[in-house]
Amino acid sequence: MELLKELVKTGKAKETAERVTDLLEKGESPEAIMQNALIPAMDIVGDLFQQGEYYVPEMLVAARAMQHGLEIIKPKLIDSGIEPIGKVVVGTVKGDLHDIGKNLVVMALEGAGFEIIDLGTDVAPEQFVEAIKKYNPDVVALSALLTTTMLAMKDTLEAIKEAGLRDKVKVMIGGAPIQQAFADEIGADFYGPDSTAGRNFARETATA
Ligand code: B12
Repeated sequence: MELLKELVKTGKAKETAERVTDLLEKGESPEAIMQNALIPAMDIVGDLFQQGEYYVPEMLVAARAMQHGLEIIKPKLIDSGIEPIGKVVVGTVKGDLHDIGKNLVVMALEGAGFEIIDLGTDVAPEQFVEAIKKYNPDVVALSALLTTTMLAMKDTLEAIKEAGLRDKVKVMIGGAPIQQAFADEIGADFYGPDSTAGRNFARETATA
C-alpha cells in the first residue's frame, strides 16, 4: 500500500495501474486499496500543494495516476446485470473541475444498481435543471471541491426551486469543503462525507 501511495503521489500512472492489479491478485479488496492508498495519496498531494511544494502540474499527474488505478478497480466494484433501482443525475458544480470524488460517487451508485446520468464537471445550474426535466431522476448529486464553488451549489438548488422541480427530486451534496451545516443552510436533502454515504442515501430514497 505504501508503494502504491508513493506511485500515485509521484504521478506514475502505468506503475499505479500495475500495482493495483498486483494488490488485487494478492487478495486485497478494492475498498481497502481505495481507502488505504489511493484516497490518502491525494490527501498528501493536497498537503504538498498547500505547502507550496507541489504546483498544479504535479496535482494533475497525480490525479491521472489515481484515475489509472481506479480504472482497474472499477469493474470489481460494479456488479453488472442488475436491474436499475433508480436514476441519479450527477455533476461537479459550475466553475469546478475536480472530478475524482464525483467519479467515486458514480462508481458506488453504479455498483448499487443505479442508472447514472453523469453531466461531468463545471456544470451550470441550468444544465442540472434541464437534466432533471429530461431524465426525471430520484436523486441529484452535486460535488464541489473548492470553497469558492461551494456557492454554486446554492445557485443550483435555487434554480431547481425556481423551475418548480424541488419537490420532484432529492438533492445530495458532497466534496471536501462541504459540511452538514452548509447543507442545512442551502436546504439540501443530504450531505455525504463519502461515496458510501451517498450511495446509502440514494438507495433509501429510491426504495422509499
Ligand atoms: C487532484 C486535485 C486537483 C486536480 C483535479 C483533477 C481531477 N480530474 O479531479 C487539478 C490539478 C485539476 C486541480 C486544480 C485546482 N485545484 Co485542486 N486539488 C486536487 C486534490 C489534490 C485532490 C482532490 C481529489 O481528487 N481528492 C480525492 C477524492 C476521492 O476526494 P473528494 O473529491 O473529496 O471526494 C470524496 C468525498 O469528498 C466525497 N464526495 C465528493 N463529491 C461528492 C458528492 C456527493 C453527492 C457525495 C455524497 C460525496 C462526495 O466522496 C469522495 C470519497 O468517497 C485536492 C486536495 C484534497 N485533499 O482534496 C486539491 C484542492 C481541492 N485543489 C485546490 C485548489 C486551490 C485548486 C486550484 C484552484 C489550483 C489553481 N491555483 O489553479 C485548481 C482549481 C481548478 C478548478 N477550477 O476546479 C485546493 C482547494 C482549496 C479550497 N479550500 O478551495 C485543494 C484542497 C488543495 C489544497 N490543499 O490547497 N486540483
